[in-house]
Amino acid sequence: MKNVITFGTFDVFHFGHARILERAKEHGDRLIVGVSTDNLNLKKKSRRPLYKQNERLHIINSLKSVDMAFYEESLEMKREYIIQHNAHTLVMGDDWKGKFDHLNDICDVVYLERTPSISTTEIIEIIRSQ
Ligand code: C2G
Repeated sequence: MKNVITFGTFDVFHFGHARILERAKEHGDRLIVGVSTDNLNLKKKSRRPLYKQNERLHIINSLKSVDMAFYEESLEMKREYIIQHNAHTLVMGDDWKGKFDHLNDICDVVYLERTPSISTTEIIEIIRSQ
């Protein structure tokens, strides 16, 4: 049984999020997802997500592609999470390319292309401008 792990905020869940999770799952048998907490997001992006962490976790847990989801409390804890969840592969979007290469001593590190022309920020801007 090969476990794949990936991480993200998944705020205002959209097609690009669904696609990366489906493609991540193709790298193994089980997909485990670390969902960034509201606090981590505040540190990372200097704003609070629109959807609360319990709602984001719930959405991720309800997907067919996802076998298990947990809260990602800190970006620096990836090594612990990988070991704890017995992950063979770490999948990240290519906006993080090179950032997690140091973890390839314990797992395969794979960066997948982002889906073009869609993002949470863009969706929020479109709604604001209407
Ligand atoms: N994504 C994608 N295509 C898009 C938008 C997002 O493939 N058009 C992917 C991102 O590359 C990421 C995942 O969807 O892998 C979740 O995106 P975000 O919520 O923006 O993730 P981020 O806040 O960058 O969190 O520990 C790392 C972080 O938790 C990653």
